[in-house]
Amino acid sequence: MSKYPYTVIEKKWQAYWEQNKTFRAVEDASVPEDKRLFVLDMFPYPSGAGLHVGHPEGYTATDIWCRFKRHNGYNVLHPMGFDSFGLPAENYALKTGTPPRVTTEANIENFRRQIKSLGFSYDWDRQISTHDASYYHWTQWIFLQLYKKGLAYEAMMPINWCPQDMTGLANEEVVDGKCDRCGTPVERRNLRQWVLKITAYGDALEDDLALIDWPEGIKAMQRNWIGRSEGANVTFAVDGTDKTLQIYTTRPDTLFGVTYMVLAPDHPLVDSVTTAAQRASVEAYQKQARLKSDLERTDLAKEKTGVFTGAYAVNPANGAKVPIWIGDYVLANYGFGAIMAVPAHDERDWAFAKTFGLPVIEVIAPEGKPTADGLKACYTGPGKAVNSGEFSGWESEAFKKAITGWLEEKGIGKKAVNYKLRDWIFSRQRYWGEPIPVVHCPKDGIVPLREDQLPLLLPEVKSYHPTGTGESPLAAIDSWVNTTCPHCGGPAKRETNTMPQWAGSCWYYLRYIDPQNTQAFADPAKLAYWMPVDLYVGGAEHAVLHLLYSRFWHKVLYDLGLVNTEEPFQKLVNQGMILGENGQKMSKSLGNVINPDEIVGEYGADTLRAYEMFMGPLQDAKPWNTNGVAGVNRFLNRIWRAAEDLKFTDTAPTKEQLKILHKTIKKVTVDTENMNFNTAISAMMIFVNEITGLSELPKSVWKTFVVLLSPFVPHLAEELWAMAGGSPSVSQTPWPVWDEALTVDDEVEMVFQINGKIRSKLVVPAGLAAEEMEKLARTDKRITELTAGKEIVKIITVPNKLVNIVVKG
Ligand code: ANZ
Repeated sequence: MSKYPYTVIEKKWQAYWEQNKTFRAVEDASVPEDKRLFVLDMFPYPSGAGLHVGHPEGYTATDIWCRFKRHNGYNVLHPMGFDSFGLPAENYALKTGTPPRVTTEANIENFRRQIKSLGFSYDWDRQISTHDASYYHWTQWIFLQLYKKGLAYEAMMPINWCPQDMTGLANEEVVDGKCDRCGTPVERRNLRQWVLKITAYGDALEDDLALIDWPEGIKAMQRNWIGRSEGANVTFAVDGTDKTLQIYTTRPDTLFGVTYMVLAPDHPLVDSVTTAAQRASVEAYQKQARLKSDLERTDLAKEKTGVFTGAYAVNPANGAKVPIWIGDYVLANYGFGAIMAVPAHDERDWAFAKTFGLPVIEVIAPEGKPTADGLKACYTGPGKAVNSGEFSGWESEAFKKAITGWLEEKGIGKKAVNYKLRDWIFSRQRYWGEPIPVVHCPKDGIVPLREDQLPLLLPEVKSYHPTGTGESPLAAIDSWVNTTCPHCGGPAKRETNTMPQWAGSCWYYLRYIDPQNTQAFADPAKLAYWMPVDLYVGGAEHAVLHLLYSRFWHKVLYDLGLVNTEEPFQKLVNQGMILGENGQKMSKSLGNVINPDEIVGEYGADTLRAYEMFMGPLQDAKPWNTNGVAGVNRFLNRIWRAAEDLKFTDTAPTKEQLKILHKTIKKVTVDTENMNFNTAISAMMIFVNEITGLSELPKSVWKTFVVLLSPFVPHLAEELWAMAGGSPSVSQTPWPVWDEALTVDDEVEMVFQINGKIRSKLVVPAGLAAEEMEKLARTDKRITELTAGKEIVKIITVPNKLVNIVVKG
């Protein structure tokens, strides 16, 4: 079978679009607001491996949608860029000595070539790279705004340290106790850090999820990560001392069931409350606990460990004395790092009490009566209070409020909200990132650079080796480190930590709006024109990293009056993963990786685009299938042959031709709008089947079909359009509108009979099933009247003709 000349066609139209800047986005004030669209792809990290077939999946989807919207009169901003700071380029530099800038820029060139070969309608004049000084100038500038607002601070704190990458990691970058990137188990280290106060935005980040149209799964992940819970802070006295112990609980209704207390091993009170007899075992336990990760410590399946301090606390509700233990299932950095333990109603406490033979007191009973034989298992649900003094008999929820009020009155407790979200560890002890624009001055302390001193350029270094001491390779460049204080002018030292990989992607969508601006990160009028991002498409793996961080930065910018929307991304769609032919995740080691360049070489870009959309619903995971690629390619070849073989006439279309055309317009339009691209392609395949074998076709029908094709296979469509005498570009042709009347099937007049006599008539669509015909007959007004009170013995239906109802009496 001859192949259509895709290589020639694709090069030709890509050159045309580039020369004519067909997809340039301009802030045209005459376009009404609801016709301005900002459609964003998650920009790629330009890795050495080049483009993966997963990239064009999302990129093709947004491209089809953008092209479709342009045909429909929208002004569309659709940009592309590169997330180009990051560890792989630096690790490569360590191995080969090639500077990260060189590697990164070569990779960007390769990515750009690959992406361009697929004919996406990006406005390439807006390309950005996060490692460009003209870009990170503004990343640093935003950091300064965070600093000035008190949202960036320096702290000594125990952090996650990856011994392999020799850098600190954010909590979000630690998965199952391991470095998200290299899989090395993470250690804890006490290091000087830059930290961003994302916790100040915990409520806004949670509440405003209600404002955005995102997949529920991603919203749920963000909610869990923020982990807002409501409960009470309660103060317990330490028996026989003037010391008090604060705890946070989500279940103040279980206060009467407290049988012991647990402090995190390094809780500040441990030292002073521990009795002499217990000191040695307490210290030994503390030492051991420091070696464990949070994950190991809180794992429900692991046996609980702990040691008694020898001290007792007094339950403020009933005066009961309960032992104070230390145990590593209590985390130092959540709530107060101390808990009241209620083994009857908390799984972790139950396990601990069982291990150490501590008492269990039931205080919440599902039926309102204590379980006769004491508890056999922990009960964590709501119920009625029992064994709770004057509160016995109360429902849990009401009891929570009442006891919290009671504690408040006595001044020993209050209502409280807590978050799992921690502040964001923002510094990395590595080279290839944005320098943090502050100096350390012996006189003035931390001093931010003046805005006119930005960008603070990343200097060239001789060695990319992390020092491993917790300092970045920048610390070794004396000429860079030694500087003057922007405040007093005296000698000062530069901050040598760099920003994490996530910094650049926190705000890149804003820079696309005004990428060349040297006075501001973007012109406010342009921001107002395009924001928010109307559609954002990318993988779901960024649920609590990029997608949470960028929401945080955006909210800060909003509060500073620098952006005009509360949320950056109005609608989010997650593309499903493209798996290898064998149904497994594509990976080099499994040898199932498909290289997009090869598909483009063998079948052309249009085939790759249409195939990836035809594989199945965009959001689903789906395995690659080489036969499927060939099938889609045959479809495009058939279109090409039709264009060559058919005689296009200037005659008016027949009714039949109009019907198939209008049905196709309707299906393609509705499905494309809803991003159901696979079924839109099926509809076009049906159209092609219908016209196959014809010797001639009115040109108007053909040209309309070519417009429908154009968002999906734009190169082929441009060529067909030109062949049919259309003037380029087809992408600027208005989208066809269907005539509803032409999309319904033929109609027939149906007669309804009673005992063989015609009693009523109705015009209905042709081809109704017998049951549908029967239903129409039975609900017909005349028929209902005439059959009222009579017994129906039989109903006879003749398709497309009649329904005869046989009645008795
Ligand atoms: C008593 C109690 C009784 C609790 C009960 C639960 C059930 P969430 O919902 O995840 O926010 N807690 C408080 N601080 C802790 C810490 N630093 N480390 C480990 N656990 C801690 O969890 C709140 C609950 O987790 C709190 O409510 C506390 O146990 C525990 F039937 O207090 B609860």
